[in-house]
Amino acid sequence: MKFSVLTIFPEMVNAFAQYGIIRRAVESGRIAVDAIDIRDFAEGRHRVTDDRPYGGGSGMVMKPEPLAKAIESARRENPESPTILLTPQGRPFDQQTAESLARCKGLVFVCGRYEGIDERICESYIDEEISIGDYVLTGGELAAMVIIDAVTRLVPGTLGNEASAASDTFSDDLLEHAHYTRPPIFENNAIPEVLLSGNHSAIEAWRLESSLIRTFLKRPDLMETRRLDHREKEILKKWMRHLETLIGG
Ligand code: 6GU
Repeated sequence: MKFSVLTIFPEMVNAFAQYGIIRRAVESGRIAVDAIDIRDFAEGRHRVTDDRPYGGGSGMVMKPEPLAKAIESARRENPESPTILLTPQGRPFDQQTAESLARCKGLVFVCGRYEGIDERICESYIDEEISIGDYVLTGGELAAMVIIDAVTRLVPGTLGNEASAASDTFSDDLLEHAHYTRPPIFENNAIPEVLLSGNHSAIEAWRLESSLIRTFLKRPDLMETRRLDHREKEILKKWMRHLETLIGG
């Protein structure tokens, strides 16, 4: 998977690609992260990439010519890859979008700065607009990095353990179960005994219960849309009986 990131701050993206799982994915050749400086495609001695908005008003707009040239160049290197603009006006990014982007050969990201980019670029050069949430950032770079991070861990081989992506929070609309490691007692607080039992089916049942209850408590909105299977209903009924005993006395 090749990610090309068009930005006026390529060093932000290069720094990001030097750590942890992203670095290892680059080193193993499973992904490539290519930060392209839009300024390299700007004309004139000062290689200006922005200008004042027509009609007046505050803020600057990214000029169309350098962006168009940078996008054309990235596309030549990266055929069959959608060009994605990062903007708070885009479609909200989620795990499902990450899964669908992970099936692409490559992705070309355009990071806007200032007030935005010339609308004619959006119309003629952009395939998709994506936002990472309902808040405003100073530029698209962090959003591009968020998306690259989420997509990379779905590329086969990058996590070293394919099971861990499948059991992720959101991959089945449930939050992850609680995790514990040594020591068995920390500040007088013991881990759940079942985890020491060596009984794998009991551990699996405990983990499902942990996932369900955590989702119910922390993200009840995720439960609204999700269908419960028989086992999950039985777990919730057990908790309901428990609560009724506590209340009813
Ligand atoms: Cl993709 N870009 C900017 N500038 N702000 C954002 C965003 C993107 N997503 C949420 N806020």
